[in-house]
This record gives sequence, C-alpha cells and structure tokens, in this order.
Amino acid sequence: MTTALIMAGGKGTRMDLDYEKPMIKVNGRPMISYVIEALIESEFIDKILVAVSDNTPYTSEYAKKFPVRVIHTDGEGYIEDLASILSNRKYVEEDEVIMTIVADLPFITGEQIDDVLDNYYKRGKPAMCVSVPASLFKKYRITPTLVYKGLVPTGVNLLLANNEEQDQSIYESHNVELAFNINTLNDLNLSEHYIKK
Ligand SMILES: Nc1nc2c(ncn2[C@@H]2O[C@H](COP(=O)(O)OP(=O)(O)OP(=O)(O)O)[C@@H](O)[C@H]2O)c(=O)[nH]1
Ligand SMILES: [Mg+2]
Repeated sequence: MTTALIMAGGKGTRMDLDYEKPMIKVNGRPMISYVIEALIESEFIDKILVAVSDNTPYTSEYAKKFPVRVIHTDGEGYIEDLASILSNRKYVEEDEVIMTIVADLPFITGEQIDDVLDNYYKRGKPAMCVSVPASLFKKYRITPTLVYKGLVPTGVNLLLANNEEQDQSIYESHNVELAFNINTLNDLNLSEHYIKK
C-alpha cells in the first residue's frame, strides 16, 4: 500500500502568470486534477495527500472536492515542506511508503503510476527516483530543467517516511507523459501541441 503526496504549494515564479500553477488549465481543466485522477485510478495508491500553502489558496479549495487530504504547509520550499510532512506522525507513519509527485504533470496516467510502483516494489530499495532520458525531451522539443548523466528527474520519487538516509535507485521511464512537466509558458504551449497530436 502506498501513500501519494502531491506537492502543490509553490510560487510558480517561472510561469510568469498571475495564477497558481496547479490551477492552470490544460485542455479545459486544472493541471492538478489530472494528477489526482491518475492517483485515484492507480491500483497501488490508497491514500492521497495534497500539500498546499498560502501561495496556492485556490488549489487548496479545489483539491477539497476530491477524496484527498489537504495539508497546509509553510510554502518555504519544496524540501522544507516535504520534510515537515514526513516527520509529522499526524500525517504519515514512519514505515509508510510515500510517492511524492509534482502537481504539474498533466499527462500522467494511473497505468504509468502503477508501472513506477511495480518497479519500486520489485527493487526492494527504500528510495527510488523516476527519470526520463534527455533524448525524449529533444524529440518533443521540451526543455529539461536538469540533466544528469543523460537523465532528467520527473518530479516523481519514492521514499519511506522515516528520517534516515535511504539507499536509492534510479528508474528510467520511457513514458513521454512524465517528461511534460509544466514550468514555463513555453512548456504550456508545447503541451497544447501535444494534445492536438
Ligand atoms: N507545499 C509546497 N509545495 C511546493 C513548494 N515549492 C514547490 N512546490 C510544489 O512542487 C511542485 C514542483 O515545484 P516547481 O515546479 O518548482 O513549482 P514552483 O516552485 O511553484 O515554481 P517556480 O517558482 O517556478 O520554481 C509544484 O507542484 C509546486 O507547487 C513549497 O514550498 N511547498
Ligand atoms: Mg520551484
């Protein structure tokens, strides 16, 4: 059994819009709704947490319409807010498997989440980082934020809630949907192109 934690309390500064990033519409619906629905579809996920902050009040209201638990965080930074949730036993148990996911992956599906989790449980390591080859970005002309040894992190990670340093493996996915991480207006435009295709 796995808990999903959607991080959705960022400032969205790179979008350069007067609008919360998780609420930006893709094909007529807020981006975060696709992520929530994919998690609901997943066979392995049995609990969904959404971490919002004062940066994302509309996201907070919107998420309440779904079967998720909305958690208010400080909005001080991704790492800081993640650490504060993982160390709070009101929200997660020490031995709970947590899949952290960003709110701006509008094309992700339940099947892809299950593929990731299937790999995680087969490997038997406490932590796993999901990445996509940089070559896939090139093909779709998406600009990756960070490339390390030819791989780009997707914003999907697995870990245990306990505070210890964890042995991590890297899972290389070839699903282009995991590469469509919307950070800029250009990413948004490209995603609209992708939908049309
Ligand atoms: N709860 C919480 N979520 C965050 C925080 N920072 C980022 N996130 C979320 O984590 C995900 C990935 O972060 P980014 O893609 O960098 O988004 P962002 O920080 O809003 O945008 P930038 O300001 O352009 O970096 C997004 O869904 C954000 O909403 C934070 O401090 N607290
Ligand atoms: Mg950020």
